[in-house]
Amino acid sequence: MGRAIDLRSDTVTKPTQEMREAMMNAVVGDDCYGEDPTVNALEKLAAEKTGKEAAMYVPTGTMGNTAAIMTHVQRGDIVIMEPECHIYYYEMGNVSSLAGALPVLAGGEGGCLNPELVESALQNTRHRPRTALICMENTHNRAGGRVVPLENIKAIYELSRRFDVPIHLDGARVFNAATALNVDVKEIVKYTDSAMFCLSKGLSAPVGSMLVGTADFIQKARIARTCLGGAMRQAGVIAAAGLVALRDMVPRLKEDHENAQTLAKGLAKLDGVNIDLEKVETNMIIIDTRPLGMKAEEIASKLSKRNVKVSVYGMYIIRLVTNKDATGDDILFAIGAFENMVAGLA
Ligand code: TLP
Repeated sequence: MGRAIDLRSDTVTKPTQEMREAMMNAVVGDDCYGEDPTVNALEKLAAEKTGKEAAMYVPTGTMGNTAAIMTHVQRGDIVIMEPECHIYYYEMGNVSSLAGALPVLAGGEGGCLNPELVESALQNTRHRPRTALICMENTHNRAGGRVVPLENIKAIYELSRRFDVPIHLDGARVFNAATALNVDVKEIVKYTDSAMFCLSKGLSAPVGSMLVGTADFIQKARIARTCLGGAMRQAGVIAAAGLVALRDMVPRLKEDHENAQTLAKGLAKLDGVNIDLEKVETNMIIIDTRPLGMKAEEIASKLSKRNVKVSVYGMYIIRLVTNKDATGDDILFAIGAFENMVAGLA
């Protein structure tokens, strides 16, 4: 097989050799009895790193978010969220179908919740269902890996305290946000009541995400995880890779961000490639394909023939995500493939 650069997502990253060895040597037990030392060590580390009391290992980010929502809300409650957020856009209606709650949308710029819209959604509750939760996402996927700034987080947090409504953070890539803001991840997570982050994205574990919160919240969330079929047995076999991811892989996220800059700047020079460089803040690049006169599907297929895979993110939007398995040379190769495609269009 020839060279293939996969920029569809950071989820495509393969486990490192160290992860594979850790998996092979993992000491395990039945996690449903709380007896898997490797899962226990991972949960302890996740709580420590995020500054929360406790953590729970889940197979996927989707399950982490769903278990969190199920734990925070009762049926018929309102959950406030941003219209393009993963929980609303991708998670198959779990907010309503599994948690039985009603999403109320309050959009803002660049993946942020608009504080005024959130405030008005929180007011006038007398004749409306109870608002039980506010969801945020950082970094924001569909906004193109945008970082929700601390000022916005603080404004939403202030409202959440004033109206006594908890915040759940979909922090699938919160370590990317912390890297971009140059702050400890605790500085973001402290403005939330619960947070989910993924080990399986830029941190490169083959599987797994963490849900963090108070000890009481996590104890309740374990029931939701069981409902969802996510209580596992000798899960230390996979948690071992997660431990390596969380312990060792956070510092390298900045390489993904640097590669995204190189890629974005290289591509922006090409005729018809429309990238808003200001908005490339982490490991993602969003390209509007209209100036190229083609739909996203066509561009993706032309690039795929040139051994570069990208994601279709809308009829005229493609998304590229830099990741551990797309190194410096691969980035140059990808720029070359784009150049070749653009030349071929003329
Ligand atoms: N995102 C995936 C796809 O689903 C789009 C990707 O390639 O980016 N929250 C956010 C912000 C996410 O981006 C994702 C995955 C999830 C949650 C869900 O995580 P998983 O896939 O582990 O369920």
